[in-house]
Amino acid sequence: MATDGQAEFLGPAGDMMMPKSAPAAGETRDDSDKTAMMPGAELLLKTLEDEGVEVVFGYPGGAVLPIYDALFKNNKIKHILVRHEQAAVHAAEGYARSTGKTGVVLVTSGPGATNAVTGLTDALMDSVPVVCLTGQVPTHLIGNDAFQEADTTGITRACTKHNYLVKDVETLQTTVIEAFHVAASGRPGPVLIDLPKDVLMANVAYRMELDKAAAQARYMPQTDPDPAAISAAVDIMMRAERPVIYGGGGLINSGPRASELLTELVHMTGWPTTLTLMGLGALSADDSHFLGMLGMHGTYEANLAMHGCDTMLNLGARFDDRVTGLLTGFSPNSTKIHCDIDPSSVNKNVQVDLAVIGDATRIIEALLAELKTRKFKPHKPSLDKWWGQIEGWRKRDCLKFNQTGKIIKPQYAIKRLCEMTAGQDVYITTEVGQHQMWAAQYFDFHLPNRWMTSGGLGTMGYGLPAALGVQVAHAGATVIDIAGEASFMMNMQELSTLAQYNLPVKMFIINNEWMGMVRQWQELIHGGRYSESYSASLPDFVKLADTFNMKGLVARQADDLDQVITEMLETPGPVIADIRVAKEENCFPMIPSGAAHNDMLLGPDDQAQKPVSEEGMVLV
Ligand SMILES: Cc1ncc(C[n+]2csc(CCOP(=O)(O)OP(=O)(O)O)c2C)c(N)n1
Ligand SMILES: [Mg+2]
Repeated sequence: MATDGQAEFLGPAGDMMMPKSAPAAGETRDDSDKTAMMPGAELLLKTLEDEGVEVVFGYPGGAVLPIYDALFKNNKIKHILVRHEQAAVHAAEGYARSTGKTGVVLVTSGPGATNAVTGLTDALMDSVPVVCLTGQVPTHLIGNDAFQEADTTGITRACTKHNYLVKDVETLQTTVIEAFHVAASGRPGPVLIDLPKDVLMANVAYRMELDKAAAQARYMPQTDPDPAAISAAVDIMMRAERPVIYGGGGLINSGPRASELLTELVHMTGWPTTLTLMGLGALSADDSHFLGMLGMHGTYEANLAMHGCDTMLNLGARFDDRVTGLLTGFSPNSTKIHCDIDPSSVNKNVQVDLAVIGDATRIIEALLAELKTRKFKPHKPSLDKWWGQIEGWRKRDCLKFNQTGKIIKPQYAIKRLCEMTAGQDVYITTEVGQHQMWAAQYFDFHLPNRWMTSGGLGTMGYGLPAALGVQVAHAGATVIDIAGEASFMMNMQELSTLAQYNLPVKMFIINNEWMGMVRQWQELIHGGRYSESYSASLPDFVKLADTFNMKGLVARQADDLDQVITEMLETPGPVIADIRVAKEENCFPMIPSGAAHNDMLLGPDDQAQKPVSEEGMVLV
């Protein structure tokens, strides 16, 4: 959607939405035209209530004080006071990704808004529905370099799906309604509303019977697929001999029904299926058709199946560079069907043979119906032969590792965490680095919305605040941030938020004392020159926990691990578990950037034999 930063909202039906006669200032209620007078800040909260908002993650400041004042008097919306605005956005993302609802952020002007930029970019890259309310200096001071003024709509133009500057309080209600609609429909994303202080303080009529549909009418993305495209997709599917389903975050964003339908499709077709980092949980990890994650640190079998397939059914994935590797070598002999809600994703990175635009749930529904009508039967001899080849790749057991001796292997720590929480409904967030990839590889997800990681932007510091947001949404659930020690330090001020609200997040720190992923790349492509990648002067995490009255635990050797995990899970409040792991373990399998899917490094021996190409070095 185009953003003009000055979006005074006057939808096509704008006139219709205006009150027939605005009541005089000070008047509180006028039953004849179903309006009530109130300051903009109160109208804002009422409109949030209308949108079903229950919680807001925020941090106050001068420009948003009218909203905080209104919050003080409001008993419907809960405010969670974070310790940094970046964390407010990540918390809203965690809330949104684990519930399917839109996360809401409230920050002040200037530094409040600029601190939110990383979170907004993260939400944009991972298609997370977030509405961010920013304070702004009063309209008459805009452009004056006023105290705490920043050109927020200008700054966030590139990192929001859409943004608004509300210059007239009369447009506030419809703007908020439209913002929620834009954030959650089509390809979801962050939407920002910049709110000058005078607008928040001006009196305005709240319209009880406002035509919501009219307020949403400007943005109507296509959700139902074109029947002709479905028919063409099924034509291709009927001919498939070496098929693969490649599912992504679009399946999760579409809602849990998409995952159920995907499972039905997979079982009906018998097709091997791989999921992206963003799609994990859309098909249960223990489904025999699941090949594991694909991409740079994906499994051998998933990547080789992608490389060797003759038919690729992409459901809600975007051919990200961490997935495709070398574009010219990407799945060279396949007919590609790309199903996506966002038409701008089609042919962006990879040229496809057929695009199906729409919501994943509706697309899979339509595919299933058409396949049934045409009495689809997989081409058994070829499919069996294809599975035979895949089983051969599977036998390489590319995720195997040896836990011998006392030193805890990071893979083992995550595998034990997974095993010891099996059968429980667990929500996992991560930070960014090796631990993130090991979590994706060794933790099994059986349901959507249980896995929250920063995929697109790769934001260190994401996991702790995201876990905070997940825990707010799911009070009784087990929420674990699988963290790296360096990433953890990026937003650890949020320990204070956990303490304040007694949010029982478990922080499982895979502590290798290194920015492990950076160290790995330095080892592989920079001759082992470990420039500035050691995490010196780490805190004692047990003492750190203690200062916040939390439980702190440490596992120094393999024998400690189970006891520490048990204690972490059984402790009612927040816990920091410092898991001291092997310091120089590398993350495999790995497709070095610049290589094709059939050119993987499976372990340290391959690493020595196949140096990364210069082209690959640029792509890291
Ligand atoms: C905000 C930010 N800055 C820098 C990076 C680059 N980066 C990617 S992984 C990584 C190291 C992460 O270290 P740690 O959290 O300890 O995780 P590990 O790789 O050791 O598991 C860095 C610096 C990033 N992803 N995000
Ligand atoms: Mg580390």
